[in-house]
Amino acid sequence: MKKKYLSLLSLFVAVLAFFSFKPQKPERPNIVFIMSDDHAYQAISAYSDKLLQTPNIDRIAKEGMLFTNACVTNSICAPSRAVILTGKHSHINGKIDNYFPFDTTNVTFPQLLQANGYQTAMFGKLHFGNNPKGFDEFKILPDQGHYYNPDFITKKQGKIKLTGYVTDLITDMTLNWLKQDRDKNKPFFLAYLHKAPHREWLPAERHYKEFINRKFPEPETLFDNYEGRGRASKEQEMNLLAHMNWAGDSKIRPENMDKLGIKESHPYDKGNYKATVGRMNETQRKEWDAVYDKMNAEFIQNYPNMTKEDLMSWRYQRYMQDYLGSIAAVDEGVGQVLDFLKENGLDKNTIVVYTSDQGFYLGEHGWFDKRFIFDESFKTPLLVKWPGVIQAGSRNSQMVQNLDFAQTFLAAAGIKAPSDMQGESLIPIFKGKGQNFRDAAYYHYYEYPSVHMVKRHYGIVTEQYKLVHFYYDINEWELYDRTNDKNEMKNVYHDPKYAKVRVELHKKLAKLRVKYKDSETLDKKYIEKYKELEAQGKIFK
Ligand code: SGN
Ligand code: CA
Repeated sequence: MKKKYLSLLSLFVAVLAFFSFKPQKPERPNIVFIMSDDHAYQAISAYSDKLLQTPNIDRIAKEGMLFTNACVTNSICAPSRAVILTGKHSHINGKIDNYFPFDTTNVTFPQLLQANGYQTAMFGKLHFGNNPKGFDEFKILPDQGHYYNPDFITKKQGKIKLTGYVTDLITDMTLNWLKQDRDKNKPFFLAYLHKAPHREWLPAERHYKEFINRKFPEPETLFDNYEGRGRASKEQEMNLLAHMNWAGDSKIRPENMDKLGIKESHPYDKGNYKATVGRMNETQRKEWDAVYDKMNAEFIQNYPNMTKEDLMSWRYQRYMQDYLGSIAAVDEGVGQVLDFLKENGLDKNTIVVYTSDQGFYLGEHGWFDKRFIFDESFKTPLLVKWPGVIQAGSRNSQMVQNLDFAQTFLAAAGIKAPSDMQGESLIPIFKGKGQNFRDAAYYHYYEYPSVHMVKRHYGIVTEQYKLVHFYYDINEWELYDRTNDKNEMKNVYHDPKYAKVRVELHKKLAKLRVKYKDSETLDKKYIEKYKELEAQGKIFK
């Protein structure tokens, strides 16, 4: 009798337990999306420590995954951001260059995260011309923003002007939001977006004092003469010696340029210097002048005896001192944010991404800036950590793109992505799967004729080859063998040895254009629209 009673009781307990059991939903991860502007992978020590140590950014790769072949679909600022937010190529989301307006009827992934219970915030550089949709809080730089004493457009206080150094201010805003405004009952998406190291490369006081004395190794191709390539490489305006601003970029005082008889590289050369260095307050300016006047004085002395080669080398060093110097504060800021997450137990369930809106030339081919499909601008840094999902210290060489972020974040949050997004979720790769993730990447650059004069082009990139079509005022095809010509110095399009490869790649490219819904009709439509903007005087040359 007692036995029967006991088994009835245990049955009752089991039934009760069954009905009271709610399957535990895994907690949705927080997402911290860190993006800098124009940060070349060559300037992150997780990729190469020839130029700079970035111990904090490297921590993301140490605790997560380093992507060695991440790339963009269109290597320029605002278009890259539009691709990231919409998960669609430029020709579909409509933001093909820095001038075209962003169509705000596009659905962006932060809007979907917010609608599905995420708290969302953005701090730093967006560069869109409009305020971001889908954010509970934002403080963004108007347009390109300034390094010293920048203005911010804010969601709650309108336009504000702050005193200080832009990278530190953006870091402080980010940390303050995490400390004070985070809703602990919701997962969050936080976009922490740096202006640095965008031109005109003004480091923080604590860094320029040190970096101005450093010397950096020159890239192999600094003195490239563009032989073996087509008109596009020859006719660009990205050369360190010919096109970099003497005052605005190299920080030779305008009056010293006059003294030496140096002409402006660009009509905005001296104007840029006044607009950027000129923003400093008296205290900041005093510190700056003490350091940069010494450099100016040395240059005045040496200039009369410098050859063209000496000048090229000098400009490269000056460029690296300021460019890399401005990354130092970014690395420190990233360290502070990672520390905060750890100290507050947030690191376990937070995806942290570090990337740039595109790559950048650090003197390779004699260049600065980006835009080209060639590796330094096409590839972009990408480091991701997600404890429990991504194995610490892993590396991945798949051709992932900025196109993939939207679907990745939505999938991580358990939200179904709209079917017209064009990327792929990276989660299989995070989990150590995703072999043969993408066998060919599609690329299309539009901003021409404009500053730096990189011609319009589209192309296909596979692990081994790159096939490119330059069009508009030219009709030239180029083909590069990525395995045997790492520096992309020789166009083998007309080489009979590559005839078969060429035919195959043409077919593949045509298929990709169809897959992503790009076409000659669209190319023409965008040229017409661009001409309208040109006629309205809206294009900067
Ligand atoms: C400015 C820069 C260019 C840069 C574009 C686009 N000149 O025009 O060097 O390529 O922005 O940059 S500057 O003298 O005004 O700095 S982007 O990052 O916004 O695409
Ligand atoms: Ca950029």
